[in-house]
Amino acid sequence: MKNMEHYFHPEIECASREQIREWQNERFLKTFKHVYDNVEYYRNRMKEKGVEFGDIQSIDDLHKLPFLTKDDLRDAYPYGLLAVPLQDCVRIQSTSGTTGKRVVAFYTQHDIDLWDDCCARAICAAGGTKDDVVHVCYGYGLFTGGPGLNGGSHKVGSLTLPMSSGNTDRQIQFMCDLGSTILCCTPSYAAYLAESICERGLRDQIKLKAGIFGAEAWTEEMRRDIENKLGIKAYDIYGLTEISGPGVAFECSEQTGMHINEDHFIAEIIDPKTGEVLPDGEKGELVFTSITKQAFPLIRYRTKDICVLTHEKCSCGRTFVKMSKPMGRSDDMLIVKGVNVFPSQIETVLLNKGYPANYQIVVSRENNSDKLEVMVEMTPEMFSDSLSQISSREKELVDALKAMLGIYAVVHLVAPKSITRSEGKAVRIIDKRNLY
Ligand code: DLL
Repeated sequence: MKNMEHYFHPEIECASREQIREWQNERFLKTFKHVYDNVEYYRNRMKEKGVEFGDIQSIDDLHKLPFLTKDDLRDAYPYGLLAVPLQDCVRIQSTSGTTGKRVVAFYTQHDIDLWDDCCARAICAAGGTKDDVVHVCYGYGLFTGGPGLNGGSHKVGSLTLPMSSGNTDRQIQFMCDLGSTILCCTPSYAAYLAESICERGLRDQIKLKAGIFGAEAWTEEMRRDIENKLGIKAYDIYGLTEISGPGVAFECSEQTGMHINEDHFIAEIIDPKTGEVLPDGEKGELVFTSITKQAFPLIRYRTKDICVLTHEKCSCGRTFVKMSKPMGRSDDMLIVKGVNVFPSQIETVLLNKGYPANYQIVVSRENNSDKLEVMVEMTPEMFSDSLSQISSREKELVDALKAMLGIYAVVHLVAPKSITRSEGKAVRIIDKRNLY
């Protein structure tokens, strides 16, 4: 017998706002004490901001606490923000993208259980039950997509196909042979799979009914395209490694924003420039405080994702606050082929190889797959090189960028002074994908 529970808990997900606030207050105070007692890095950040332990009496005092950023996580890498002894941890995951120092997150078994519960709620909201075959082609490994949805699917009691990413032929074959009903992957891979299935005339042989797509920005147009091609309902799912992974928020059948699992996370929207907390309905940067985690609880973590929160009643009955799709980022991070890419990483490679800091990054989408191109100005000395020297330079840069970013970029070496200079901020990034 499968050990499964039904993962829609109305007493939690449809609780009154007063009840949610009460849970949040109690769990926040407990987490705050846990972090204060066990994380020196955080105590120091509080001291810098002049906040004492006694200043924090309830959730209403949350705004007094300092923010944490990705830079803090890098600074404290690897163990500086760990709140339990390492022996109590059972898992490490890491953000996609490879700068010198990756961001790592730690989990106790309790943390994994809660994370799996969050993903199970998302699968359940997409109609998943123990009768489903959940086809997970998010990457497995350090990336949280595969492990998160895998764990959620087990909790629901669905038959789980841990496909991981890539090998489209095998994905489609298994989908047909094993009757996959729920597809979990990035929206761009879903679009590619949809196209491949249609091209091969296999649409009638698939049994998919729903898709759970996230980890990168995608538009409503893309949603409709995937839904039409595959004959499914496509649900958005949001999360980030630092806060656990996928399942921090998920869409219900209304498809009008993602419910944040507020019994585990407190969400705030702030003005990214001033840090001031903004009221409901205003657009700003999303900030999370985790209130049930043991190993790696983060207080006021700035996601850099620009969103809007709304407490408007949802006809699905859930009372958890809804976040909009991210509408952009307050930093310059790009997500290309599901990998986090910072322009500064590209710049580091170019400068290390002796190129001037005049470059431009162009991201486009061809055949539903992201393409990353980097235009790099040569120095006048390089420009007088032979064509074969220039092409071997390009190859050298492609390899160095692959080593830094983990993905392939097309490099175009261009003449000195040929990239348009800007009078204000340099226009480093041209993103032609129109994702937001
Ligand atoms: O992308 C976790 C995840 C896996 C979410 C699978 C959903 C499904 P990271 O690699 O740490 O974690 O990247 C987190 O991805 O700050 C957003 O900028 C972006 N992101 C995640 N979900 C969405 C989404 C995973 N649904 C960063 N829409 C986040 C838009 C998203 N952007």
